Amino acid sequence: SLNALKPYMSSRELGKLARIRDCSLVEWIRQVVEHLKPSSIFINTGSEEDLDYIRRRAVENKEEYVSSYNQLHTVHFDGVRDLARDRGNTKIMTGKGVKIPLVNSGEREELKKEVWEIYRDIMRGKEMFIGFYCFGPRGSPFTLYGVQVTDSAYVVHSENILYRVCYDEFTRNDRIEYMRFLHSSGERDENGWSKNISKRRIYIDPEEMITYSVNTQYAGNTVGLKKLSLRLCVYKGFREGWLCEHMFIIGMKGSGDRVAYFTGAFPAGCGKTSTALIADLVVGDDLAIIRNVDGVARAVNPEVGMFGIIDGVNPVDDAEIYKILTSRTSEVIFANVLYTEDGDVWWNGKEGAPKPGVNYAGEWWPGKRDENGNPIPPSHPNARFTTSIFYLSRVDPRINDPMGVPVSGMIFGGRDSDTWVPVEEAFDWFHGIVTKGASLESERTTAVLGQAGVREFNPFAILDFLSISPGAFIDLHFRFARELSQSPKVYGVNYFLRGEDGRFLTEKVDKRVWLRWMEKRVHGELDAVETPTGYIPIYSDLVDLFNKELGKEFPESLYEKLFTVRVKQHLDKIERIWRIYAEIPDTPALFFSILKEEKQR
Ligand code: SPV
Ligand code: MN
Repeated sequence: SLNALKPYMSSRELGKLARIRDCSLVEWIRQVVEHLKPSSIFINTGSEEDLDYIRRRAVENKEEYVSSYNQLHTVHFDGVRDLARDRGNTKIMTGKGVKIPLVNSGEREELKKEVWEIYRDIMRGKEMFIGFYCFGPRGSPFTLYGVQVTDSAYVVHSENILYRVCYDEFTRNDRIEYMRFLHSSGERDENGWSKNISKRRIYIDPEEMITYSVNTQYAGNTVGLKKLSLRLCVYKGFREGWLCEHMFIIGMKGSGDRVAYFTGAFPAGCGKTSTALIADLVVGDDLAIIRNVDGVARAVNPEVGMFGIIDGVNPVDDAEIYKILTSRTSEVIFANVLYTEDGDVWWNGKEGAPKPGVNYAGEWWPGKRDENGNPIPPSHPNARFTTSIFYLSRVDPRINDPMGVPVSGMIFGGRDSDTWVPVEEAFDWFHGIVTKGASLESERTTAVLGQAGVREFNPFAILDFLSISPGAFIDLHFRFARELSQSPKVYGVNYFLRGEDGRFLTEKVDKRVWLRWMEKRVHGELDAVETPTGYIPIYSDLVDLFNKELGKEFPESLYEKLFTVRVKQHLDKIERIWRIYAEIPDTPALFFSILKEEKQR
């Protein structure tokens, strides 16, 4: 295989590839190369020199533009039709006739044939980059490995920030099990955007642990180790009896050196990032691998970077992230923001008025209007930043612990104006998994004051990333807990309750009080009020916590508004959730009996 690759590689690059111990990996690379036909190949070993080379190539390829204020700040544009994950064209590859409830899937052989046809000669005249990564800390039994093959320097650059480069592991060991990610941006137009959007495909093969992505640049579709590996990881965990979750991992400090760790799943726009950043310690902001270690659930963050929404990030509400994004020494890739005429970046939320520049639509801003006559904003609502998690002052050094952190509680955060209380503890793991995790919903729109928006079902906040049936995913959580000596507690939170006037009843900072309450609960320090749907805080405890944490009063009238059990809304919700799972054949019977009990209570 190496010999066949000679024409594509300098002797230096060939030398790097020759050190890879797994012959079948090199053989796969040969097959890919002969089909996609890149003009050259670069191997990323993670050395400073290689990392620099990739940053430089991203700029030379016009995938990134350098800020004139910081050489390590770059701007990337995905293209105006390529600004988000493509649900419709993302498919899980399955065997013949296999359908996964609520998951977009297709037959493996057919999809493979289709995507390989699209790949034919697609890298002609382009450089291929090959990167080796760890999806987790080094030397950890939690860690998965991944090999990225792409023609996008932006993709490898992102991965160099978001993951640990682990080339050396592949040179030492020929028995690594690894995921493979094959990506091509495809032909690019004069803006540098993927041109053949109608041939955009994201196909995921959990059996062979390989993902295919083509004619797209948006990181959620292309950065293999992000959401593509999440789907592979979910599947592997399902087979092996552990959990791969779309969850942050945070720590809350208590008295002495006591720390309680929580993982948390929130659908987009429900406060996931802001909860992670308000905590005492951050281990992860997006993904968690949770395994049973000697009867204890322990969690590892497979990532070391953040791919966060930048829209609205401002110096008052998001001081820490803002500081990182404007620092002279941080490395950041800004995606789909405004690249101003003086080479600076500007996004909605940044201090000061934006200077004119090029926006995500490839237009000079301010300038053109969209087809409805509205001005095109300077930066896109899904504009993003990619940066290292180690810039956070409260990053927990245990992010590198090969055995992860013990999980005391699992938090599920919904967005509804009228059902869930701000914080509630489930009666036990099973009750929590059913009524909090598996029942998670988020209001899509709250545009009309006082009126409930459309509720989107999003179990465990992972619906978009499931490679197995939601019923099987619930069953996995049941199985997982049965082997533990003590299950984590399960919490539901809701930051979006509204009063009769349509205004939010809680403030952003109140999250700290709910987190503090959970921290004290897992240590058995506080009693609670038992309600039909779970345990809620006692009023006097909250008076105390509001005072200590935020120096705020907490009036009893507010307590009553917040912690009323809204019976009709709960019954409606149970009805909605029941109807969804009634259509999912492998939903465990226990799920329905727990839901029925809740209804009766
Ligand atoms: C999410 O949508 O949950 C994200 C961004 O974290 S993406 O990588 O696009 O999935
Ligand atoms: Mn996410």
